[in-house]
Amino acid sequence: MADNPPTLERSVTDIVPVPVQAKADPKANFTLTANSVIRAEHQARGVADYLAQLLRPATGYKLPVVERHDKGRPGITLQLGDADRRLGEEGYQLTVKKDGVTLWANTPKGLFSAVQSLRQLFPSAINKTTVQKQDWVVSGGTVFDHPRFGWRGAMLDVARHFFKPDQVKRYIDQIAQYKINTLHLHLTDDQGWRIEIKSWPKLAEIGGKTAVGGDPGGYYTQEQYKDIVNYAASRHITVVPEVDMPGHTNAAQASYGELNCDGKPVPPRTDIEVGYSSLCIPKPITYKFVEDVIRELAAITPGPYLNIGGDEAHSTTPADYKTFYDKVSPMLSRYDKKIMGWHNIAVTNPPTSAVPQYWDPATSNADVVAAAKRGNKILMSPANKAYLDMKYNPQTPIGLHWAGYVEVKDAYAWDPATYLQGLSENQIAGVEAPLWTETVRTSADIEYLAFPRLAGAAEIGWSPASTHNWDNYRARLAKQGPIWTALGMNFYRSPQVDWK
Ligand code: IFG
Repeated sequence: MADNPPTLERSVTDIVPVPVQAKADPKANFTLTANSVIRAEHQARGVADYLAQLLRPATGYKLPVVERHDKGRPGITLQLGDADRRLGEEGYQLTVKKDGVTLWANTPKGLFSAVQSLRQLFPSAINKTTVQKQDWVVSGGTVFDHPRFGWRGAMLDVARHFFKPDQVKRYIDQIAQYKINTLHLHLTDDQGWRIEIKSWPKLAEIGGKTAVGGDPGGYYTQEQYKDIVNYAASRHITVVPEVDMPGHTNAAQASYGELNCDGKPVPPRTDIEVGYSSLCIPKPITYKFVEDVIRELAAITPGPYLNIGGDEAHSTTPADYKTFYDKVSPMLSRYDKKIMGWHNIAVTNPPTSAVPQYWDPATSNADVVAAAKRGNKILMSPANKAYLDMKYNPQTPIGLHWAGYVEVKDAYAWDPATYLQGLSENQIAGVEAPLWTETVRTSADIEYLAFPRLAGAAEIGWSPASTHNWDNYRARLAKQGPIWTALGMNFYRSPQVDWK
């Protein structure tokens, strides 16, 4: 082997999100060969199989998953348990040496994080789906890494436009690359109801028919929803389903006349106006509807949270808004779920286990600070930083711009712990990047708006605040481009980045 090893595309110091500690050792590169194995004990088998599925297509290697004690052949070892306590649940240690690679974590989730970092140390061609005749040299070095915030989320609005299960799974695989661990699915809105509720069948049958602009509708049967949830879980991503209320409810109220105060169904809406709808707060049937929906959704959602919306209830009086949540909030604990909602629910004094999601661009909000003082952890999604449906610039063909134009640097150069005055780091649950889909119709549209900015949100959620540095980030981001190209992702080539 030549003394000066080949300069590889990325080293351990190029990983996105940037690790807590990373030390490159160019003399310790590892070469994966047809003879290599993946070594894992029983509980790490799921992650080992996932890793094998990632590496087999482009290499054409068998890469058998063998028991950990099988020391014979070189390869990648997944070591589970008794790792450094500072790594916590999601952290990992990664060591790449000439004679092999070792991933070490306290949990399978931590090993999964390690796999995402390891992928980036391979040549980008590893992401291709057909056999590439080339060497598979992995950059040498060591990584010690663990996340800053526990909640690192992406939201996909499947209500304005419907996305088939396979499209959602594609997005799940894309966000998993950056250690995102939560997928918030915005399942219902004025223009569409996307989840089968067996006790109220017309919600999906009628409410699922429409979409913005008269585009094709659709909905997930409960089986399809469970399949998406299981797929996300296999990528160590927890699904949080949202049923937006008491506003953003036109699709439900077009499906059932009894949900309207006058008993008549409202006309379906496919425009993109917001704030005109409200459930009928005084009617008892409203609360039977809400409880039936919560009950059925809780039964098919293993994750701890259900999102009960709360945003833009401009057609619900403040008094009615409070009445609504006084009745609805207690329902969730009856079904062993915790509340997630838009930060507007802060005024309803939700249980301290509730997570209000801050979405306003303003840098102060007394209701949210008051909720944090009561013990609520705040999820940060300020629209002028984290909304992936904001145009990059006036020429961006899709997206909105009510919160301003959000270029790649705008989406990176902020800190969830200091954005809102009066909040401290331990009052922040984490960060989430919502993608609203009024103007988003295809997977290519999703990818164009989500990448690169989602990688920035992921780094903000994972990496130490001390590492935040635009010049360093933009150089690492440039090296992610060839990975996205190999994956066939339609990412936006921002002029702010010198793409490789
Ligand atoms: N605000 C609405 C969304 C969507 C969004 C588009 C929230 C919480 C504007 N509510 O953001 O339904 O229309 O950017």
